[in-house]
Amino acid sequence: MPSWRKTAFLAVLAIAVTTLAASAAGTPGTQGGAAVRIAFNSDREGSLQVFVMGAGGADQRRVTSGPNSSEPWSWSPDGTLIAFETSRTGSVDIYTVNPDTLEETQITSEPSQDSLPVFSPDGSRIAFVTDRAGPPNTYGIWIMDADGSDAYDTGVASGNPVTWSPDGSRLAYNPSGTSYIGLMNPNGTGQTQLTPGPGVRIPAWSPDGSKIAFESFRDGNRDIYVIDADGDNETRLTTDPAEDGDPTWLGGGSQIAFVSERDGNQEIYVMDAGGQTETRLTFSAGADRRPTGTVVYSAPPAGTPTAPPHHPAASGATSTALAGSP
Ligand SMILES: [Ca+2]
Ligand SMILES: [Ca+2]
Ligand SMILES: [Ca+2]
Repeated sequence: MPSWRKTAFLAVLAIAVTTLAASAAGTPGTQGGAAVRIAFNSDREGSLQVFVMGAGGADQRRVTSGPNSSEPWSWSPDGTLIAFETSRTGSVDIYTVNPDTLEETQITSEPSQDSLPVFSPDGSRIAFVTDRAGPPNTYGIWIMDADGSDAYDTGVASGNPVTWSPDGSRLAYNPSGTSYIGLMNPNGTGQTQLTPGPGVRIPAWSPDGSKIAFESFRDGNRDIYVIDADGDNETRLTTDPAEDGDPTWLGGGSQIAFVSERDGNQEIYVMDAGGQTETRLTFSAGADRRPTGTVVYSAPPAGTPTAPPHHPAASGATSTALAGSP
C-alpha cells in the first residue's frame, strides 16, 4: 500500500450516504473563456468513485462505477480524459475515462499495484507509482506512454504523488524515506531537494511553472503551502486548525482547489492562489477529496450520462448522481 494511503486523511470509507450533494449555485468558473472542471473522489454513493464538477461546484456527477474504489489523479491536457487508479481488477490498475461519454480504457494490466497516474503536459506519457520492480509493496516512480506501452523505471523510490513541470522537463516528488519534496529529470537523474522537511508531500506544479504547491504538517496541522520552483519564498496559504491538503491548480493558475475537514468531513474548497477567498464546493456527508482541475476548451454536450450505479444503495439511499444537472 503506498505510503500516502497510510498517512492519508482520516479514513471515512464506510460512510453510507443518504443525501444528495447540494450543488453550489452558479455555473462552472471560466478562465480565458474556457470552462474549468474539477475531477474529484467521493464515497457519497458507496465506494470511492470519480466525480466531476464545474469549478463553482455546479453539476456534480459520478463518472465511474464498478467494484472497489476508483480515484482520479490527473486530466489529459486536452481536458478529454481523467486518469484514475482502481482496485476493481483485483490488483490496482490505471484507467482513463472520458467524463462526457463515460468510455473507459484500461492502461495497465500487470499484477503489480499501479497507481497515481499523472499525464505529462503534452499528453504523450503518464508518470505513475508502482511496485512492479518488486518486491511487492515497495514503490517507485515509473513512466510509460499514455497507452501503457514502453514503461520504464526511473529508479527513484516513492509511494507518493508526483507532478510534472509544465515543460515536461522535471518531476516534483516525495522520495521514499523522506518528508520533503525533490525535483528530478524524467529519467531519474538530476535529483535535487526543493523544500525543507518535515511532513511535506503532494506537490502540484503551477501551470506557468513558477511555483509548486504542497501540503505539510510543519506548523502543527496539515496545511497548504506554496514555494517558488527555485526554492524561494515559501508561503503558507491555509491556516485553519483542521486538516487542509491535496492542493491542485485550476485552469490558468489563479486558483487552488484543496480538501479540508474544517466543516466536519472531507470537502473540496477553492481559494485564490494567494490563499484568500476560500469557497466550499462540496456538501456531502461522504468523503470528498483528491481534486484535480483542468480547463475544458469545449463545453460538454448537454444531457451527458451518469455512470450506472454499481453498489446497491444502502436503505433509503439514492443512487442518483445528477445533483444540479439539467
Ligand atoms: Ca495492476
Ligand atoms: Ca490546517
Ligand atoms: Ca464531504
